[in-house]
Amino acid sequence: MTDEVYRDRNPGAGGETHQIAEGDTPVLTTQQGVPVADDQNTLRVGDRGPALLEDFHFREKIFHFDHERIPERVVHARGFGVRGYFETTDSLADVTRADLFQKAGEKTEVFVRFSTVAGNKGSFDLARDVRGFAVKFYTKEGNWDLVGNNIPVFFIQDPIKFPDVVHAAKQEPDRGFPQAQTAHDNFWDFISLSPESMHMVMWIMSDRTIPRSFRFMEGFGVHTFRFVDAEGRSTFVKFHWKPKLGLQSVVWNEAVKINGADPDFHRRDLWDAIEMGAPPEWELGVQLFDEAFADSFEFDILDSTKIIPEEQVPIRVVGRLVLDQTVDNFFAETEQVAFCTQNVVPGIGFTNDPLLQGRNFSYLDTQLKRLGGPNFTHIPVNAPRCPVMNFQQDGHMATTNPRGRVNYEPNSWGGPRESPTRGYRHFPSHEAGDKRQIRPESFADHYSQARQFYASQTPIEQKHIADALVFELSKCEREDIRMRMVSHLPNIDAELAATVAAGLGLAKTPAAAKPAKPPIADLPPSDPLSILKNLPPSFEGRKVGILITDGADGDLLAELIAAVEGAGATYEIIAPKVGGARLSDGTLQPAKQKIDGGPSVLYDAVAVLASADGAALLAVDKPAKDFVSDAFAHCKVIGHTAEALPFFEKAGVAAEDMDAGFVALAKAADATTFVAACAKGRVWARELEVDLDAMS
Ligand code: HDE
Repeated sequence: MTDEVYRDRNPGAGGETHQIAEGDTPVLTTQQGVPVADDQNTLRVGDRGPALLEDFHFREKIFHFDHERIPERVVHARGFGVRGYFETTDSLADVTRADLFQKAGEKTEVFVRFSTVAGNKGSFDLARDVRGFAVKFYTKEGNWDLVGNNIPVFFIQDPIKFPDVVHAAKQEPDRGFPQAQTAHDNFWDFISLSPESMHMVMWIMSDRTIPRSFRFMEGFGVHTFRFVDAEGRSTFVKFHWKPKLGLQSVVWNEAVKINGADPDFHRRDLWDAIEMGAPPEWELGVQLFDEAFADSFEFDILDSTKIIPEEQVPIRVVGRLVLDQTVDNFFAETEQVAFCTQNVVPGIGFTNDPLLQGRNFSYLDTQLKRLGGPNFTHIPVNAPRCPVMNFQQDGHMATTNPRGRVNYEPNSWGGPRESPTRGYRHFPSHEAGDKRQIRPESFADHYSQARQFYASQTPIEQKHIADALVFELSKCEREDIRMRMVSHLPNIDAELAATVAAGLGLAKTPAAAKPAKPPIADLPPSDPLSILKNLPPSFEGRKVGILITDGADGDLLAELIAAVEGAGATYEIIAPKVGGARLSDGTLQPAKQKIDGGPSVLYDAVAVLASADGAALLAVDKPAKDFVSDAFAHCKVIGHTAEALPFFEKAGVAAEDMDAGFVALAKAADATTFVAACAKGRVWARELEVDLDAMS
């Protein structure tokens, strides 16, 4: 599909017979279908005279261009959408009547849009940010939108605070920057004044917000939803997406450089994986629980700043999501897709989670503004794949219009009728209470799960959280904001507080902020909360950067490529010139990247196949030296020929620095050793040797 050069854009065209063509070439037309004679010059009087208003082709072309943009999303503006399917693997008929979950093997078409939150549409992919993970299921009983994130909790407990947290995170209003980052005063000012955000702060300062790619991250529905079965019984449910490839993130210094080298790193990764026939896959898991569990749980199940640890309610895997199709047109699908949390289907319902209730208003309202009218369900990406039968009519851009005489009901003509048995029924939960604006006491604990999250991390992940806090708060100009933020940390972990205080150069750790409710100190650590405890099971889906020079050993290169591909991974060849390098056997090996455009930050592991002469040339080249020194600093596995070592030395990587992450490549078997080392992930012990923050 992506190779197609051009397709007739008019669905009403009626086929080939109307095609105006010259030979095999279709003739360019206006939007009205009028053939165009000249698309290079406007209509003018004389050779150099004034332009004429009569030039309808010019005016229509410019008019259309002027209106190409629709408002970008206020949040999640930068996104990337793809298509695929969801397959039920375990029937959920015991707890929900939702059609898509009735039988194993049932497949449902989906559209998924991944996104960052704070950056504008043109920002970069590797901002430190939450990722949106929004899934539209086109079920036989209507569209269900599960509009989730890659983090299972949120910043705030009440939707009335959403404009505030978003304003604070996005660019500051007077200057219009900083873009796509929370490392500025306004964000931390708001956060430090909002203790309810502290659990989310631990997640966003962890490596979860700098994922290796969309393919290596989890997704969460966040809120507690309801399943409702055929008898009308309700079960609470939380939704989880688990990537088949496991979890993986990059490191911060690497993220910063990826944004320069390839601002589209994440979207390119997903596009490439799908186009090369390696569609990413997730498992859908559900946590199911009842009122009795809800009553006994330490926290309120309606509070979106809390998780339910998997140890307390295990995850039942019920399906798989496969994303196997890129879009035909970015605007038509990724830009126009309209997710709404209130899009649910029979068998799925809401709870009183205040955020969810607030979202149910916000999303429809947003779509009306963005898409310009109430008919956005007529746009193919938003249109249900089942019949739509009602008497709603007219409005801007009405494109799928009903036929016939009747447009009301009840009527005596016929047409669709409501069905108390098949139709959507809201769960009749019993509600009573006084009308008030309060924050319930059951939402008052802000630190216990922040502490639990921190305690669940490996030491290197804990270090990354402290590093991220120090980095972000160091960008705050006001010291009182830094201090106020650090004052929350003793309630989470005393050592974390001391490390961050020292990292900021504070004279002493500020006294702990007074908690609204004393934190629970002994919640047990939970392994699923750590990335490194859930590493990819193999090297599948990752990418090796192979830097070659003239004279590199052709056989060795072939062995290396075979080993990488054998592990289900991919590679790119990088060379001093994109035209390639002349290998030892005389063949010309083309490159995918010139060294300047293929820095090592774009790869999971690297190999340098340099001849002695080639290494001498690389040794004078800054991008080539950065290739090695960055791979080293980012704790990557590095394969190398013996001839490459003098070049490494020049790049600042001396023989005594070479740890278990260095693999000498001389003979065929070494390629297998290299890939086995890559499969173990990063060489984290190295970070303690190369980072000043680790030494303070
Ligand atoms: Fe959103 N959010 N949100 N959000 N959100 C939007 O809707 C909103 C929240 C999420 O790829 C907007 O179509 C409110 C939580 C995703 O198109 C807007 C509140 C979670 C996307 C909106 C929240 C999300 C959005 C902007 C607090 C994770 C992108 C554009 C009550 C569970 C969907 C749009 C896409 C988008 C409102 C909180 C996820 C303004 C009021 C919690 C993935 O309507």
